[in-house]
Amino acid sequence: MAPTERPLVVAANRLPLARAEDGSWTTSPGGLVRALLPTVQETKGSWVGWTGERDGQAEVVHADGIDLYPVPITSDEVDRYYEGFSNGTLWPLYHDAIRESNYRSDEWDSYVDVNQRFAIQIANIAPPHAAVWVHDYHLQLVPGLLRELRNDVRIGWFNHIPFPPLELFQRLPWRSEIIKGLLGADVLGFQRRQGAHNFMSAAQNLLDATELDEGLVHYEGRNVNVGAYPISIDVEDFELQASGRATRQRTAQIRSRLGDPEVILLGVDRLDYTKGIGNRLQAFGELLDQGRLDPERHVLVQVATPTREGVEQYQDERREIEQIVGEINGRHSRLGFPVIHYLYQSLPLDELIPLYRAGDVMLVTPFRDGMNLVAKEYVAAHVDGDGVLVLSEFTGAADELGEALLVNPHDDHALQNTIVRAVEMHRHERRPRMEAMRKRLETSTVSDWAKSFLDVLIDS
Ligand code: GDG
Repeated sequence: MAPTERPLVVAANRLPLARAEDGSWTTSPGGLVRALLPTVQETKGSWVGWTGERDGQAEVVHADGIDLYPVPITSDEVDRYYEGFSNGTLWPLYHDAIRESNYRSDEWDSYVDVNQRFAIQIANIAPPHAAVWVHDYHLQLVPGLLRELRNDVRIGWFNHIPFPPLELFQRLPWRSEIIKGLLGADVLGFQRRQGAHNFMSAAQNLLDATELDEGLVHYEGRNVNVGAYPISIDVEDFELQASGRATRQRTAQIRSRLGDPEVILLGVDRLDYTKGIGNRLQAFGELLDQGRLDPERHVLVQVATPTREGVEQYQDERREIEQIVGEINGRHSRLGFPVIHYLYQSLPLDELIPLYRAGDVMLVTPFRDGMNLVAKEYVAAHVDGDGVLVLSEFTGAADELGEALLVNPHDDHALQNTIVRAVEMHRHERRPRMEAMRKRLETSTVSDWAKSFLDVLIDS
């Protein structure tokens, strides 16, 4: 079968769907959807995933010329498979075990059940010889389960988050089952080479898989390609939106609303304990305390998007961050001029892009992050060629954006000094750094990412 004829079936925990006001469904916008939708449409493929609703529907949805197949998930499974095993066990473990993981067999059982349901749904709807692209840590058993049901399809899996080193991964009581599940794929993709390397080492040590060649592993009579495919954004779209008149006007308005400070520092993250929001705020507060930053000249805007609000660790993290914001504002704000503008809300994209443009210094300081698209979005939005990016060395983005000011977010002093350096950087240094990052980004967009993965999936 010619590669272009293979229908593409995408499977991810969440369907790219949002409810319109009248209750009907529309596809939700986003880089991944824009990158994959054309191929799914052209090959008459489909999308499989959860609607995000407890005890939600199972009927197929037709939107944007494709079929989207919901996998129903019960309320109990949302607690155990999603909030429990995926977000309470795997998420912290895969991010350097930065929080204690729960290891509960009832949650694991639910994870197995939901993975089985996904595999059955894909097996039922995938056309003959389809290419099936499974996404993320929620669905690590799907490749193996699907392989048992349908041997004619090609199976790829991409991990959006880091894959941990063996020393951490082996804490997981079901470590061998997960590696076996993943080895059912033809191609396994990771954000960074380190993730691919960590997986290889787990496969060799836990299941006696053998590495034939760099990036090629042999297990139970089959070969599996393992490699790094760093994800990106729709650069052109960001640039286009960032250069529009409406964005320019809103950017100027934002600056003036903030009291026309000399430097606007910016953070944009899901409110997640991996993102290092607290450390960043503490560093900013410390610099104000020391007089190295001045509340009349320097203002920080922190957008913290609500996420996983049902998980206790996220409720704790929110309380902690809001306390820090309150303390710093209490010490350093003036009437009508808070020094930290904190938004616990999800902003529309046409507000986010002007904010990126208004940000003179962008603070991206996660303790660990698969890629971090915010860093790339900030660079793409700076069509003015200006702006400074402070970037944690523990993000995938740091591999590509070497002209950012790279920092270890665990090191308080380094973080403080880097923030001061960013704030004081002369435009003769700022502009060439930004230009180099923008050039590199233009040659590696989300479509390039999708194409490079699918080329290997279809041809290997
Ligand atoms: C996972 C991995 C990997 C945030 N606040 C608002 C908003 N956002 C958008 C950003 C960006 C996205 O959410 C966040 O993406 P990140 O990459 O920064 O982080 P995760 O959500 O943790 O994503 C990560 C990614 O998957 C892709 O593979 O890079 O490492 O953890 O696009 O713009 N968007 C809007 N309003 C907000 O308030 N509209």
